[in-house]
Amino acid sequence: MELSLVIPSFNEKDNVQNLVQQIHQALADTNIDYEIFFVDDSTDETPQRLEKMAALDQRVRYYHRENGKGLGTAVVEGIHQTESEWIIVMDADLQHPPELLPTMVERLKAGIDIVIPSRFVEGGSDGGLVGVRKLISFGARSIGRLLLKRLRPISDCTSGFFGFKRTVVQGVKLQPLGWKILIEILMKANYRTVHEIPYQFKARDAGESKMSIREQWNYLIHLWKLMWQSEEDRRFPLFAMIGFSGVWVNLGLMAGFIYLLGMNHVLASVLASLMAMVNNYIWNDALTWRDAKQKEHKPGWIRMLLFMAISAVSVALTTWIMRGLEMIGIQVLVGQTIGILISTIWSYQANRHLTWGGKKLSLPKPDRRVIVTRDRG
Ligand SMILES: Nc1nc2c(ncn2[C@@H]2O[C@H](COP(=O)(O)OP(=O)(O)O)[C@@H](O)[C@H]2O)c(=O)[nH]1
Ligand SMILES: [Mg+2]
Repeated sequence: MELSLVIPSFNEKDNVQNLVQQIHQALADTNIDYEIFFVDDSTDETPQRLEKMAALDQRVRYYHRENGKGLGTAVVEGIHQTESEWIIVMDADLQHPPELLPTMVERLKAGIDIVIPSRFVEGGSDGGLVGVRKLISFGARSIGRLLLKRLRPISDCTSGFFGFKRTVVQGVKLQPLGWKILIEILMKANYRTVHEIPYQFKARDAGESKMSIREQWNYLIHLWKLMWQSEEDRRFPLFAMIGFSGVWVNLGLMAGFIYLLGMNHVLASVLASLMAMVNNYIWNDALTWRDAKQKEHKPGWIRMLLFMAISAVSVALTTWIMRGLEMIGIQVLVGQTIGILISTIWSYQANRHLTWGGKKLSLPKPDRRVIVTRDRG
């Protein structure tokens, strides 16, 4: 088998027959060997209709799950229960036009690893979504691309319509949380080339959308998980968290110096700050930039001095920003907060470039580099 179309379905009784018919029509002039595989969690008559089609049409198969466990796991199930060389995932409600299938197959045959029809490149549109959904969809995509670097070059990274070579997910543990299985694949799979094809996302044919607040929440949790699993994406949040924990180390030490050792307050403050910086350095060296050490030739004590110098500058920067904002009438604590945010970003960048190795590290490893191409609309 060359191609499996994996189609998650949930209460789509008035769509599945149309869909199958349109897929056959679209692929009639190609000589590709394909099957249509539904993973169905429906509670309406969809499974009966699928059963009827499967009995008459060898190219249709389906797997019905009782108490279905959601869209993402349905797609993973579909991947596991098929054996074809390529897989295309599409919705059951005809919002994804089957006419696009021959082009997608052509690109896959030409050797592209992942093909993603896109609503957001020239010639594409998301006309099938109403105003509010468009905004939510834009927000969701933007957060995803902000948190996960690997999604950035992909214009429609939350698409439910995409195709890929089976080998890219072989041996990869896919654990989607909620709907957006494509981000799971983009983050975890082994691929080099992505190709985008513009298309027009249509309005639903029949039945209704199952998108919900709960799914949007799942999406955020999913992003969060992927971020912590990704060496490059967790760097900044880790750095910020270590910085935050340093405040408590600083206060704890200072309390000890003053109340246990009876130390002079100024001396206690300076010592506590210096030791908190060393503490932060140790954690960042061990966790945030743990992969940098193999590449880095600077000895540890130089890294530590650089880190402390940057921390000192960053304290000055905070104060400077707070004072500047105070002069234009902004309350000092608000100003200090803004100062802390800016100097955290600054010191992160400075440490990334100076202390732990610079450009080498910010470039993806050779085996993680991705080339994105696209068709013109
Ligand atoms: N198997 C399965 N499919 C689902 C589930 N939820 C939604 N789907 C299918 O996923 C596709 C996208 O869902 P839809 O409600 O159209 O979302 P929208 O296009 O974002 O409004 C459709 O084919 C649905 O039938 C689910 O829990 N299980
Ligand atoms: Mg839909």
